[in-house]
Amino acid sequence: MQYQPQSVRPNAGHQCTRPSSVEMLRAQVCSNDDLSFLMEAHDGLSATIAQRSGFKGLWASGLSIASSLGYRDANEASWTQLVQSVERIVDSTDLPVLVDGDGGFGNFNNARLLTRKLHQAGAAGVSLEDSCFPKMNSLIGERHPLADIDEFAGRLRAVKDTVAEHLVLVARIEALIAGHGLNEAILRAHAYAEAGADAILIHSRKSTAYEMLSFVSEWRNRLPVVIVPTTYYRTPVSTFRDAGISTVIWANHSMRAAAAAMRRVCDSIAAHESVASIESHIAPVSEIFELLRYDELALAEKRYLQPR
Ligand code: SPV
Ligand code: MG
Repeated sequence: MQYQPQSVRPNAGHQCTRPSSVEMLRAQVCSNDDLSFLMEAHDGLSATIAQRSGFKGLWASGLSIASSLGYRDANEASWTQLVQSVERIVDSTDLPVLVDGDGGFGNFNNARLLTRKLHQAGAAGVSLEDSCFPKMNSLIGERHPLADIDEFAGRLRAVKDTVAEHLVLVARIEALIAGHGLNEAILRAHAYAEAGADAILIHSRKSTAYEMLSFVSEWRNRLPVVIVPTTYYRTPVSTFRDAGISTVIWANHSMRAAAAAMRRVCDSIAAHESVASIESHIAPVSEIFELLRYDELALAEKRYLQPR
């Protein structure tokens, strides 16, 4: 029986002509007309800040969510913890959220359960990678066994049959990360397209874009292509535009920025036993109040707390 989704943000509960979050994400990720950008978020605050900076969509990053929880990006955080983090990210902005669902936390059954719950949490899309459980972050080590191609295609089909058009489904290929080369990556892209994916995420950890671009020129946009240029960050965005890439994910930069800033501030406070010298380098509390709309709460208090 096909899962019957409830209506979710931003249209939940009202007659509204705004596009749904899924439509918004689909317009970005599934279109080759213009290059789109998804900014990493790992909690409500990072999501809010990304929206303020003008981003039109968010990437709920597995690495960043795990790191902010103090876990390694090796499926140490559970799928329910991922769903809880996604809920906070979704609730904090009006932006569509593409969730990094890792490999789906198991086989087809775990993957379809995860995506059903992500949909209920208000996610607009999910990216599933052809890794084995427990996964290991793509940017570290050499242990990246690939899932069997047919088994992973089954995971994608199960997800598609479960959430149908109500969640954008991105199939992520780890063949280049695992050192299997271009032919294996293209073979997998065909299989995943056949299984119902809406877009292909081709991941590479080379320091130049060459490997990713070889895939793109061979694939010829049979499905839109999503990339994560964390290691080939020097490549100008014009190269991605010229290659007809659909979406760039800035996958972990708020988390890494926060880590660097927290470290600097903690080191300074510990060394000087004082916060005086760092005050001008950190966000004033007024900025936090403004970001989290304390003004809205004050207005609501006037409306709902005052006696008639
Ligand atoms: C993430 O942001 O969790 C990603 C991208 O999956 S990477 O860390 O490069 O695997
Ligand atoms: Mg990840």
